[in-house]
Amino acid sequence: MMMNSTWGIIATWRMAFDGINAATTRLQREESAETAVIEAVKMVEDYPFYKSVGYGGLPNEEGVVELDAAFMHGTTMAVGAVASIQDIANPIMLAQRLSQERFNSFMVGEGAKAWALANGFEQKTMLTERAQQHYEKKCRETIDQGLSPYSGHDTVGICAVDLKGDICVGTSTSGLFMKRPGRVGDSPLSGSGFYADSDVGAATATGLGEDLMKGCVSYEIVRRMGEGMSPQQAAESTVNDLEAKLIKRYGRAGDLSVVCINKSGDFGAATNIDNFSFSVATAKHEPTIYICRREGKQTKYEVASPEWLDAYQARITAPIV
Ligand code: SD4
Repeated sequence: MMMNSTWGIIATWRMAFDGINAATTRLQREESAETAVIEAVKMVEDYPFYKSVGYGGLPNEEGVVELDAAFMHGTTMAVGAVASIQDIANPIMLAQRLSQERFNSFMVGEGAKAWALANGFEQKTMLTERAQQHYEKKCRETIDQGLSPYSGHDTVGICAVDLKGDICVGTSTSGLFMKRPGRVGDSPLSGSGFYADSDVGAATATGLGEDLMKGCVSYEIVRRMGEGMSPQQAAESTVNDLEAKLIKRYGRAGDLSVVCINKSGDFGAATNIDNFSFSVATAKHEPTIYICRREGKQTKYEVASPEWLDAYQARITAPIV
C-alpha cells in the first residue's frame, strides 16, 4: 500500500472545529481520511445549535427542513450525494453509502428517503423548536414585510488527507435559509461544492450555491493545484477570477468562500466576505480556528481570539427574540 508522510484536515467554518479535533486523533492513529471526514461531518450534523447543517438546520420557506450532502473519495473517485432529503438523521452517512453504488449514487427527495429507510438509515425529525423559532422570526422580519429572506447559510465542507495518501471530502447543509421547496445548492454537486483527487488534493466551498456552481469552484481549485499552484494561490485565484467574471457578465457576485488542501498537507482558504472562518489541523499544524478577511485580492487570516470564540458561542445559543 502507498504511504504518505503526512496527514491533514481542513473545514469550512468554526462549527467544524470539534470534529477537526476528533479527526486529528483519528488521522494520527492512521485511520482513513474517509472515516475522519464522515465522523467530523456527523458531529456538526448532530449539534442542534448549528443552524445550517443537519439536526437543527433551518427550514425552507414552508417551514420544512430539506438537507443536502455529498461525499467523494479522491482515490476511487467514488461520489455519493443526496439533495432535498427530509428527516434522515445523518445525510452525510447516506451520501457515503451512495458513493458505494455503481448506479443511483445521487438521489433526491422522496426517493432518497425511501431508499435510506429501506437500507436501515435512522429516521429523525430534523426540525428543532429553535429552528422553528428562527423561521417564525424570519417570516416576521422579512416575508411579512415584503423583504428578501435569503440570508444565513453555512455549509460544512471537510477535506482530509490520510497517512496512506487517500484524500476525501464531504459536505452537509440545510442550504439557503428560506429556500424554495426543492431548491438545491452547490453542496451536493460534484465539482462545485466539493472535489477530491488523491493525486493532487481536495477543495470544498460555502456561500451562495447559485453562484458557486457557475464556476465549478472546487474542481477548478483542484485543477489549479494539479497544475502546480499552491493551495493558497489556487483558492485565491479561483475565488477572485469567478467573482470578477460574475460581476462583469452577470452583474453581481454572491458570497464565495473555499478551503482546500493538497497531498503534502499544505492548505489554503479564500473568500470574498469578511467573516469567513475555517478550522484546520495537519501533522505540522495544531488544530486551529482562523478568521479570514480580504485585503485587496488576497485573503488574510488570523487565529480566532478567545473573545471572538466566546461571542460566537453566545450568539449561536442566545434566545431567539
Ligand atoms: C447552498 N452553498 O446551499 C450552500 C449554502 C452555504 O454558506 O454554504 N452557505 O447554496
